[in-house]
Amino acid sequence: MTKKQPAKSSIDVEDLASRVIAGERRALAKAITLVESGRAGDRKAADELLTQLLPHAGEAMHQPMRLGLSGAPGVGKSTFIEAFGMYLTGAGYRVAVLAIDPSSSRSGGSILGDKTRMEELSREPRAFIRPSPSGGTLGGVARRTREAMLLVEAAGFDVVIVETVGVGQSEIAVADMVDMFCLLLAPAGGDELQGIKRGIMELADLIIVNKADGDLEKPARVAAADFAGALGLIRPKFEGWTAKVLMTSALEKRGMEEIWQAATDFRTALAKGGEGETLRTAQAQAWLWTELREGLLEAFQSKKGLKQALGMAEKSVAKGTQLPPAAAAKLLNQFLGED
Ligand SMILES: Nc1nc2c(ncn2[C@@H]2O[C@H](COP(=O)(O)OP(=O)(O)OP(=O)(O)O)[C@@H](O)[C@H]2O)c(=O)[nH]1
Ligand SMILES: [Mg+2]
Repeated sequence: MTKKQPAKSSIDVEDLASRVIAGERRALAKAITLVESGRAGDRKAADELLTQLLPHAGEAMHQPMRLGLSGAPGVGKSTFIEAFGMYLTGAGYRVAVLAIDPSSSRSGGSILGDKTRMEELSREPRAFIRPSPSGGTLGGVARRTREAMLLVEAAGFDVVIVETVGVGQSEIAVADMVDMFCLLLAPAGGDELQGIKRGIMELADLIIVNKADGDLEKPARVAAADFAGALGLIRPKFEGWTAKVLMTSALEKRGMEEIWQAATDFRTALAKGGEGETLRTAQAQAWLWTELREGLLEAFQSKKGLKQALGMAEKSVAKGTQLPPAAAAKLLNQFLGED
């Protein structure tokens, strides 16, 4: 009678799924909240929901375009998304904007800031903007965003833009879940190339030099030429596509059509050689491994009694009284119950 049951989610998954498919915004927001929830009962409901929606996401007939957008703070990401998003909705597309931002520095304040930077787009019925899941590791945040991407696709969005601030590993997480990865830059009047890590350049399918207006137009041209030169030295990611450089003024809403043209060209080029399919397959498999890794790590860290042993192992390893491989083996045995 009193057997303990895990806390169950009160959510009617089937109903939620059908409302997401119907494109109901509130249902979509609720579904994303559900996948972002850390509660064990919610996780089960979230998995059920995603499973039900999977056949509706990324259907061949309606293959959504997944775009990644990364750039350092202040280069104009929000302004660009506003301009590009308005261009796309104006052309009849439905656009979803998701974000990956694992830094805790970004509080509610800057989400508010984003809302004002994306004022028009946030009021546009054909657009859906969702800030980054907050808290947790980059891996955790990225996993939730990946799931949110499936949800918005099931809700019928044609273009999904995943934004991240280019400071660290988050670009890789974004590049791992999108078709085309765009790097947004702004001319600084100096040697822009110096500030960009080669590894990040290698990820880029498109480099966008923003703020090409007013006094910055000339430096933007110089920067664009520098980047085009630098790209020439990088081994292409795909056989069918060579990374290119374009210029925009997000503020003046210029260059948006060219960006969309590049995105569709990219897709056509990748589809031709089958590379688009290969990319998505590889991403799905990498996602499986990420889930396994993170899931195992979570199970490990939450296993009863292991926390103390882990703390002790960390100490003894630090002191040099135990070697890391031996300590790890012991912990793993304990985890697997072989002790
Ligand atoms: N001149 C010019 N200014 C721009 C352009 N795009 C953005 N800005 C300005 O650059 C500043 C930063 O723009 P945001 O769109 O907030 O940049 P962001 O990359 O989203 O910044 P974070 O969210 O802080 O990472 C603002 O003052 C914008 O008005 C542009 O095309 N031209
Ligand atoms: Mg911003």
